[in-house]
Amino acid sequence: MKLIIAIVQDKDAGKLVMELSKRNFRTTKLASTGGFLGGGNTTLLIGVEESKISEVTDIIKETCHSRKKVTTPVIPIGVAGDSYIPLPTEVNIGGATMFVVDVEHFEKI
Ligand code: 2BA
Repeated sequence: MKLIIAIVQDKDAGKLVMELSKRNFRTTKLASTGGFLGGGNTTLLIGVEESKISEVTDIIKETCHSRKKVTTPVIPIGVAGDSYIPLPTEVNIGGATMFVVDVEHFEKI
């Protein structure tokens, strides 16, 4: 079994959970915060058999859109030291950021 950890934008999260449930995938939705922008995003935990990973990936690709955002990051880009002056920057926020990890043991009690 594998655990897919998918970080998606809040705007896409509701539809993604709905599409996954329609196809019988179970999800856990966590409220999360991006370290760079300091804004809210959503982290989904999706436990699946290895053979289902490509199906879940396709659903994520169809549902989650990348968007541009002009923002002042909480962490400076490429600047070291304490002379950082925050400036508005345009960033391209995914899509989705996906991690697939091995599940050593799975049990429902
Ligand atoms: P944030 O950390 O708030 O990052 C939002 C967007 O800002 C990123 O979009 C990227 O376009 C830009 N960005 C992030 N760090 C940057 C940096 N050091 N320099 C320049 N631009 C930077 P995404 O890459 O689509 O990431 C969306 C969210 O997914 C992130 O929100 C974070 O919560 C998560 N994420 C992305 N990569 C990750 C990773 N390797 N590990 C853990 N979480 C990750």
